[in-house]
Amino acid sequence: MGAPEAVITDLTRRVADAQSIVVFTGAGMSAESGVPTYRGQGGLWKNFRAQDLATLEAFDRDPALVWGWYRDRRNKLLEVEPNDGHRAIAEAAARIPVTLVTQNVDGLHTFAGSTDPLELHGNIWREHCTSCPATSDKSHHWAEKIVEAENDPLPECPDCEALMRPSVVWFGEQLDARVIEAAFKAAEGCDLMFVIGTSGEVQPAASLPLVARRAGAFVVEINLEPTLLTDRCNTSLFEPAARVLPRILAG
Ligand code: BV8
Repeated sequence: MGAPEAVITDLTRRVADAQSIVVFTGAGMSAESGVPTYRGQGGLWKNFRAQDLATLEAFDRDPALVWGWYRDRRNKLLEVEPNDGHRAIAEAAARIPVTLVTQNVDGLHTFAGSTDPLELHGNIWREHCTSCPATSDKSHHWAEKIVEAENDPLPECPDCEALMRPSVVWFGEQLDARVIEAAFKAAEGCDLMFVIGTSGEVQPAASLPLVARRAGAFVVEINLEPTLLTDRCNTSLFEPAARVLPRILAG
């Protein structure tokens, strides 16, 4: 079942021969852990669309509603474990030259053991002050299974008492320049890129595979169905990431 052995063998050889590999992931990477994707059927919360809630305007208009959404997502993540795909990527990094670039904010790559993912859209477990440089890391909530009541008082800055916000990149907000520059540099310099579980709808992240391809990399898509990126990839494997990644990255 799944990709023919010859295809897997060719990819494992490419992994072994590569001088530099980029693994680029989207929400489909976490689907088999039970995290709903953005544009799949699970991508709704109280009849709101992610695109309507993940904006600075929504937060300014109703911070309690937006914090309620993030708290609900954090609480659901407490019951979620990284999957075999996350673990395969984390384990491979000890053996092969991998740069991990993710659009995901769920932290599951880190919980699986990846040490330095480039988190293009931030991380749902981190917060920063809306008024001063203070930041706060709540990733221990996952390990310690700390539940946040949706109607807890909104988090205040420990330094200046202003409102804290989730350290994620909302639609219309710029990505962290250092992070996106490092991601494009890795894409330009790699000879192999895996594009995993992304619809290719969100920019500038979705341009990374095009940059890699143009720079001469062999670009492999792993998805359940064709996407906006399929025509730009050298090849696509249409099967679940958590099933096929361990076969490709086993080493
Ligand atoms: C910016 C954090 C500029 C929040 C997120 C018109 C045209 C082009 C661009 C734009 C436009 N209008 C506006 C824009 C820009 C906008 C954008 O791209 N909009 C899109 C929707 C059209 N981009 C931005 O706003 C970005 N900022 O451009 O700033 C700027 C310039 C100057 C000055 C000021 C500003 C910021 C974008 C970041 C938004 N934040 N997340 C939060 O999550 O709370 S994006 C959000 O979408 C997530 O990060 C998610 O990862 C990302 C992308 O989605 P995918 O990961 O691809 O997930 P999706 O559900 O779509 O697809 C899942 C895939 O997995 C599917 O293909 C499915 O088949 C597959 N799958 C499912 N199961 C599996 C699987 N594959 C394998 N195995 C499985 N088991």
